[in-house]
Amino acid sequence: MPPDQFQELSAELWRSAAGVLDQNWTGRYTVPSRTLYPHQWSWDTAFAAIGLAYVNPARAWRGLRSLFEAQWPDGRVPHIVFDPDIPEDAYFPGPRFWRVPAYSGRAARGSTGLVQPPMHALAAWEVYRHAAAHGADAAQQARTELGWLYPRLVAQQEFLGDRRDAGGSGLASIVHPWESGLDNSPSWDDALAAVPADMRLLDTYHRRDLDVSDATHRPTDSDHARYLGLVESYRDGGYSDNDLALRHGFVVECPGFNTILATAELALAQIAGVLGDPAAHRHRERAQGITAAITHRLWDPRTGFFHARDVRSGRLSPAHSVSGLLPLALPDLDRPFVDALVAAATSSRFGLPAPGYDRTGPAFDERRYWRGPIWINVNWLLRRGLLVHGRRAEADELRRALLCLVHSNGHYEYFHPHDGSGLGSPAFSWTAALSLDLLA
Ligand code: 9YW
Repeated sequence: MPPDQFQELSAELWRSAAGVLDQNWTGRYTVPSRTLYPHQWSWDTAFAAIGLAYVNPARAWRGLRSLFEAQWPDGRVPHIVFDPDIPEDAYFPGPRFWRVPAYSGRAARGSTGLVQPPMHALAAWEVYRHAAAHGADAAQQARTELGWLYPRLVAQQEFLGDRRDAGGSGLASIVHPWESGLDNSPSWDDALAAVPADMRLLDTYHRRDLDVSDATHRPTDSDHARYLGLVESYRDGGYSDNDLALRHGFVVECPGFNTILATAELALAQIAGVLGDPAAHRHRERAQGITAAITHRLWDPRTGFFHARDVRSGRLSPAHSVSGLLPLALPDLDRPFVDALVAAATSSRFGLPAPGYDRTGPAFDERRYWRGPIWINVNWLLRRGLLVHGRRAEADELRRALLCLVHSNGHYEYFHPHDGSGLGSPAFSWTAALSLDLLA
């Protein structure tokens, strides 16, 4: 594309992306999408903040604050914070299913008890970094907000690094596919096969996503039955993380989740530096420890790729999913791993922008959510990884491809891996927010 055409594209995209973020702002937080997700989601809030850093940093901070006001006393940050003004049946499964106990003065219907990848430290650092461009007041606010968030971000890391180290390996385990953010990725198929699918659970609830989205694009009913069964098991155990590997049906170490955990430690090291907290070196050490554990536990030398590990069976998932490419974002990753990941990302399995799962894999399904479509957030992380390891040409090419994809098709939730058409929800917040960052 000639440069002047690219400039025109950029200006249009900037306007439409800022418009989507405006439209999805509720006054306290940004919804992922008006049609599908009417509450506050955890990692979506972080991605939204990364875009709001350019157009409205006060909203970025407000969103992060709203989320962390719902943090549990044990440090976990819930994957959804329910809006008390939205009716129970607007989202499935709603607050009544989760039965989260009242804590810290919040109403009992406040949140879920699961988590999502801890993207928030990196987001807070990005908003802080860009604050001065908005003037002295914005810079002052950024310093204050960073000070408020820092201990809460540290508590989140401690929860994940300690309470969730179910395998005793130095990695955090997820206890539900929803915690990965990559809900129905084939990475979970083997571990989920051992979880009973009690279809009766579906009879009592209505799948709202199927009212507004095509069933062939979404997780299946048996996926959902297993998802609900896992929530029930975790909930009925009081959301306790004791002896997880012995008593819970799904305990998995995910390469993407743990990459983000390590990236958060590096962002916390930067934040600690700004705040004059002497813990910066401890955060860097933790990031190194997580990186070492990822390479030790999740690398399969036979496939030359990172895979999710089922802590209960000890087995690595055979799936090549985009989460196995994400360790590229780790700055301490040794060169041979970096080379292997760049080769995989640009091979026929993936190709940039990378789909959520191996194009040549047996479970590839071009329209079904995390089993084939292209998602902007994971590709944004991949681009960061390429930059971190000095792969400028590939990073620039990926940036252009992502921007063209969104400009031609709209700010969709995900995109068809062959023709790029938009799938899922239109006017999706993280697609818009990360487009702003890619444009900046
Ligand atoms: C759900 C909100 C969420 C994302 C997840 C994505 C999807 C479905 O939507 O989850 O109902 O929570 O998989 O990553 O946070 O955008």
